[in-house]
Amino acid sequence: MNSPALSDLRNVVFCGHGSAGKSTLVDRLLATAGAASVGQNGDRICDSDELEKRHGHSIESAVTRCQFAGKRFTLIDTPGYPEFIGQTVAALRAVEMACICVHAGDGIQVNTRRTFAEATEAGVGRGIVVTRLDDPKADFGTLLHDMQELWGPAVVAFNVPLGQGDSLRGVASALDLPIEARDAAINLAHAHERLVERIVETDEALMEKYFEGEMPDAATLAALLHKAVAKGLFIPVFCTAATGSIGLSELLEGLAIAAPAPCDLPRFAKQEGEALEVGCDADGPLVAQVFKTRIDPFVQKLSYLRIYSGRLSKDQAVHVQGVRKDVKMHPLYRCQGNEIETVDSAGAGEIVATAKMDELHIGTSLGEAVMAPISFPQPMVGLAVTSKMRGDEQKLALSLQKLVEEDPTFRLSRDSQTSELVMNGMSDLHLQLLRERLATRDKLEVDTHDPKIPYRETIASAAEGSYRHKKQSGGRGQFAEVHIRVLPMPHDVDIEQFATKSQFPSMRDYHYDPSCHFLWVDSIVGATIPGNFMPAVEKGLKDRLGKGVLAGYHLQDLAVEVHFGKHHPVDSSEAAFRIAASLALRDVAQKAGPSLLEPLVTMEITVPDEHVGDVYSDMSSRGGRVLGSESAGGGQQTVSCQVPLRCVSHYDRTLSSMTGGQGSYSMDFSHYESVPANIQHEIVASAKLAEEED
Ligand SMILES: Nc1nc2c(ncn2[C@@H]2O[C@H](COP(=O)(O)OP(=O)(O)OP(=O)(O)O)[C@@H](O)[C@H]2O)c(=O)[nH]1
Ligand SMILES: [Mg+2]
Repeated sequence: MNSPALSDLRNVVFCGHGSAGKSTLVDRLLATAGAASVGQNGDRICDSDELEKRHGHSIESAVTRCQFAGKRFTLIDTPGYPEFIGQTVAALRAVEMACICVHAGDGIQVNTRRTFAEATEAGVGRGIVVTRLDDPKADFGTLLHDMQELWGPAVVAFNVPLGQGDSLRGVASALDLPIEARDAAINLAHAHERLVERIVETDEALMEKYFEGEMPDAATLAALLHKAVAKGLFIPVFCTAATGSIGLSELLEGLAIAAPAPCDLPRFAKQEGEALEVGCDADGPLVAQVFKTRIDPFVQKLSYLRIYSGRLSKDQAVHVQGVRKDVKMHPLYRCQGNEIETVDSAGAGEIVATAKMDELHIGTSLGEAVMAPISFPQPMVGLAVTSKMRGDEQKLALSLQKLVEEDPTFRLSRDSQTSELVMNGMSDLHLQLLRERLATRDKLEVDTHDPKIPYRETIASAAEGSYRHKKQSGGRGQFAEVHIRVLPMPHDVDIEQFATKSQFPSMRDYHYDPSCHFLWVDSIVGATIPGNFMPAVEKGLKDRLGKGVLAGYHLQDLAVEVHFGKHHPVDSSEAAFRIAASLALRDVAQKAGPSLLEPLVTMEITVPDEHVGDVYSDMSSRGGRVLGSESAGGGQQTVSCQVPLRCVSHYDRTLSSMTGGQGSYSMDFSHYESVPANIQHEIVASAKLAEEED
């Protein structure tokens, strides 16, 4: 199949709040264009995955295609649940236009705003599709007004519903001269005037003529649309009711003239550190980027690529970002949801997939120029995970790695403290769905529990003492004696100023470990501990740092000076010194006022104005400090606060029930602070208990 003319390509993503009707809309658009017999016998292109069918919601984006009105469309459906926002963020890379879908009855919701903001950030053209206009609560006039209030005067009706709710019968174009229709949801003549004015305002020459009384014809107006949309000067509103097949061909026709073509949108990349504009040219140098990965049970890993410039074909050797040698391309496919069809090559403006290429990951650029990385939100919610079946650990690790490949908002970490394997996701629901994916795709059952809080230990005062390790059992014995001083080291101390002869008069050497703010000082005089054993002494101290002295948490913010020792010419060994040093620190730190520290996080919580008071009082009841709040626009405020991590596990649930699902938040590690005495008492007691049970 020949590549289509660049000006005939339309790449559009559909995004918005959950249940707005996006997947239904995309399916029905494909049917309208005759690309798929969806809707018959329950067949679906979007949401064809078993998990999506089970839940009745999209979980990942679906790339589909059709031809209509002389244009070749790639339509991408995205999930509306806020936990899958990463899918939308990535899909926005592949398109020139985002259609934000707004449920006619429910109006503007949290993820409607969020996806609109993401589309704006991505710099693509924006349009609004009002969906489900057959809903009994539909009130198009009020909704249009609310959207104009929120997103400004660029939001203009492109067509208008005739009737609405039960009496919805069709849509009328606002671009054409107004027809006679008493049941139009808003005045058609006004809608026409407003649309014409908005388009005319984007072109100076036309605007002059217009205000002199000359009316531009529909063809002149239509020719301006895609450029105005690309520049963000015009945000057309389309009206639909997908299940009733209303407004569908009108939407495709509208997109054919109003959605920017690939060449309408400037793209930028970097080459050897220099910024460069990517010309949209199939004969130009190759510039492409991976925006999606899917692990398919049959073809295994599929990587979805957007080509911005140049051509790609099977067996072509291409430069892949981060790989030294050129890589040979595997076969290319065009996609219709989960179905794929081989193509020989694809050029600028097109979206294709390729299979089993280990070098490709979401965000990877192909060609010499590098596209900006795609930035995804940080996952906030952690769950420690183990496989139910013993011996499945290897399999679990592999399966989790597949999820990491597919989902950029899912990460794995191993807690260095607790050595638990922790899955990090956007919410409880997100992690729950990934668990289900492990069960259905990989037949892997896992146990999960809340991850432990990474507490730390420290000391409050200086102390000194020693430990003698001596064992005589049959043959060769073990002997080592280590004398140390410990002193607390304030967090903001400058090591160069601290590790000096005035602080440690006999100091010969020191090592500093910034990860736990620990200073090791060697003040041994006269080789009371021979130099060859000093590394073992340092290791022994580090062993103890890792094990702690109170409740098994890592020690930090202290200096340990090793100043004296005893050894035996035969019985001393590295192992003996390592043990003696570890136990010396255990005993001496006990005398130095050990205490627990806990991580504090900074949170930014965005809620509708009326819930700000709730956030304040909830935070203070959790022992958090509110740092301030500021307007986030559109009747929302962002509250910043600092709070112990221990007090905000499952905060997403709290926020959701406090705001009826209208809040969002971000969370970042801030610093460590002392744990209140009563809490410390509880933690130490339960650690003791666990130790005894062991
Ligand atoms: N009455 C009516 N129902 C619709 C219409 N469009 C979709 N629905 C129904 O609304 C429900 C949700 O539709 P979906 O297409 O799955 O919504 P979505 O926006 O893709 O949802 P997420 O994938 O969760 O974001 C389904 O039960 C649809 O049948 C419509 O135009 N009219
Ligand atoms: Mg969907």
